[in-house]
Amino acid sequence: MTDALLVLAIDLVRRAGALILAGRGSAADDVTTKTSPTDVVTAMDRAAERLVVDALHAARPGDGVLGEEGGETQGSGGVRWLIDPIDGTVNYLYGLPAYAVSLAAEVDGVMAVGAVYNPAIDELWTAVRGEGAWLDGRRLGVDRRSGPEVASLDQALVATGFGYGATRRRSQAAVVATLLPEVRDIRRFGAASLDLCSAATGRVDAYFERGLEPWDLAAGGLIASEAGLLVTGLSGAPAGGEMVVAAPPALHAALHDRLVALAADAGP
Ligand code: LIP
Repeated sequence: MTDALLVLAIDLVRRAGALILAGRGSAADDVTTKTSPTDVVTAMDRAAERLVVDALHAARPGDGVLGEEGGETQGSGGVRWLIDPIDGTVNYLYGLPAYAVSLAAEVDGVMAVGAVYNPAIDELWTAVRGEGAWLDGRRLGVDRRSGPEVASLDQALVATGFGYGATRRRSQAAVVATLLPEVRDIRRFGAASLDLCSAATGRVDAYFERGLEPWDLAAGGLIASEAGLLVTGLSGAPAGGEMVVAAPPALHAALHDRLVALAADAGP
């Protein structure tokens, strides 16, 4: 069944990607906000999610769906889809080529397949639980990373991200300010799914972020773990809204322990 789910996911992220790419030039024409004046959603976010949801209901009418822009549809079977129609909406609004359609399918509560597609540069990441992760068909792995082998935090290129609320951002900025002189450098790309895929590919050595939604994490988290990274929360918690830490085994403990020491999962 997972093969069929993956084929459907790839088809839909590519179709939704083509739609948002075609609409990029007019993205600023219809913009509203959600949790804060800078948490934007465009008409293309809604149109892309509509395309994916309608196609899923047509192809697999008994499946559940959770989408960033449209809420949740309960399913009658064990399959639930998680959709971020445009992850990196601010990048999309500004025309920065770091945004993605992220689609994953859970089977009986366990993430089974994931696809993350950046239409701006035509890059597609995929993963199937227990079978591996791929970038444009090339297998990913900790022994196939694009960057250098890094085992110490002071040599690590670390990606992170920030919430939309000022109080949380101030707390997150304090963590980054402490980490910045302790690592090679920090990168903030603005799309969690692409951060996780970049870590899976070795374009960054690690990624952490507090405050991700299930649709931010679903596909990228599976891709990162199937690429051999440890994807966790802090202090034994699973990866989730409180914290996501994604890094190869040789580096994960150092970043994890530093984030615990900084109480990076506490606060607003
Ligand atoms: C984005 C996340 C990113 C976070 C951004 C934003 P959106 O999701 O993917 O990790 O740092 O602030 O929340 O809002 O573009 O779908």
